Amino acid sequence: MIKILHLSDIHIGSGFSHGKIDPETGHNTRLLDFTNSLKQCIDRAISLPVDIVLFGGDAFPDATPPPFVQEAFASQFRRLADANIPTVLLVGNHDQHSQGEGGNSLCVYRTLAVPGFIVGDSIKTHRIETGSGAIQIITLPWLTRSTLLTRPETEKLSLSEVNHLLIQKLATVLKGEVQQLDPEVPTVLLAHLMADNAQFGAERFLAVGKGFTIPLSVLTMPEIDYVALGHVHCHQNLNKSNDPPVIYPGSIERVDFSEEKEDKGFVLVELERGQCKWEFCPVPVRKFCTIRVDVSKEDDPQGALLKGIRAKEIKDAVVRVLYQLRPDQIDIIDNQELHDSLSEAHSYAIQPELVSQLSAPRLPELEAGMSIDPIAALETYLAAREDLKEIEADMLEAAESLLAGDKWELRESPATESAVKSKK
Ligand SMILES: [Mn+2]
Repeated sequence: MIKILHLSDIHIGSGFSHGKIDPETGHNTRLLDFTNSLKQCIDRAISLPVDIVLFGGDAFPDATPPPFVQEAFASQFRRLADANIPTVLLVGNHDQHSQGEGGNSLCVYRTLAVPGFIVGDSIKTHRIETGSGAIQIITLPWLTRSTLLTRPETEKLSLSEVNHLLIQKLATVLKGEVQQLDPEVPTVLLAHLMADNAQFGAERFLAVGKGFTIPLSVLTMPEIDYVALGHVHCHQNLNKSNDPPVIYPGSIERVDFSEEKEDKGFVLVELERGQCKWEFCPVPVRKFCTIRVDVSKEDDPQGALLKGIRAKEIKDAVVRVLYQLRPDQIDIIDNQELHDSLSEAHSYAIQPELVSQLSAPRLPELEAGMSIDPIAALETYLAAREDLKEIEADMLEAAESLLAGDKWELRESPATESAVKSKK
């Protein structure tokens, strides 16, 4: 039985806007948070120990991270080399340099020949001898159309036809790999992709080269005992039958607020040929907390805001306060008091949103659901709008004319023109 630690979507170096400068190290606290999450994964791999570590791709926010971010990543993975644990680093979309043949952020590990490290930047089967026997890993990095298709092949095709052709080609290439497998040896498909049925998260917004989705059936071949995925940040098993498991471990830290409610961690796998047990292992990560308050209907907006903030556990959390208020309430809000009330948070952002004067308050005469003549509705509306008094008659006339289907010509008065235009 081979023990695997499968982690993915590290994205170390992202989300600095949610952190602050750590006075001791001079680094952003979110770099330290991500490093700490990664450290917990690597700690577990070494303490068990596992026979192999599989990384599903997306190491950094992009392919050219600053040196101190590369160092934070490398100093954790180096511990696996020191512990003689074979490691496969798969290339995700964020690891690929977008400029021509720009390479990827992980290929330096192959260039330096880090012992036991394999960089998965092509579709290939790697046979790896571990302490508990051999394992076969098929690496499938993030695909771009040019990986499998040539320009003449795609020239006259629509985007969906290109995607269809690409999936056909991928299926053929994977079958080719599978045919060459040793049928006695347990096999993992390690792939960075968007599979059908996956629930989307932050990766949807992070993705630069918007890709295509790969049907689950292309991935679940009987020769494969475990499908180790990367790309989607929310942990999930896509294969209801669990034969084989098709697992996104998810990201190891919260990349942004869209991951506020998700558990973060890695997956431990026990693998034999034809048999696979897996378990998600959560890692304690920094809490994110959204506080939403609508004070636009409150007599005491400041009190309502403070109450909303106090109702949440914000100590050491990354907090955002989203509140709605009316323009006439702006002066009542005491911002210093809000800042004071959030001082326990790790970091916070306060985002007020003005509620439009036009939409609220509604006219009580025009209740929702009530059937009403359009002209009567306009009359009621105009009666409540002191500022439109001057053009009231013109507007009513224009409306009647429009409703009658007449060709209505613009008057010369610029006020009337803009009033009519804005109603379109
Ligand atoms: Mn990705």
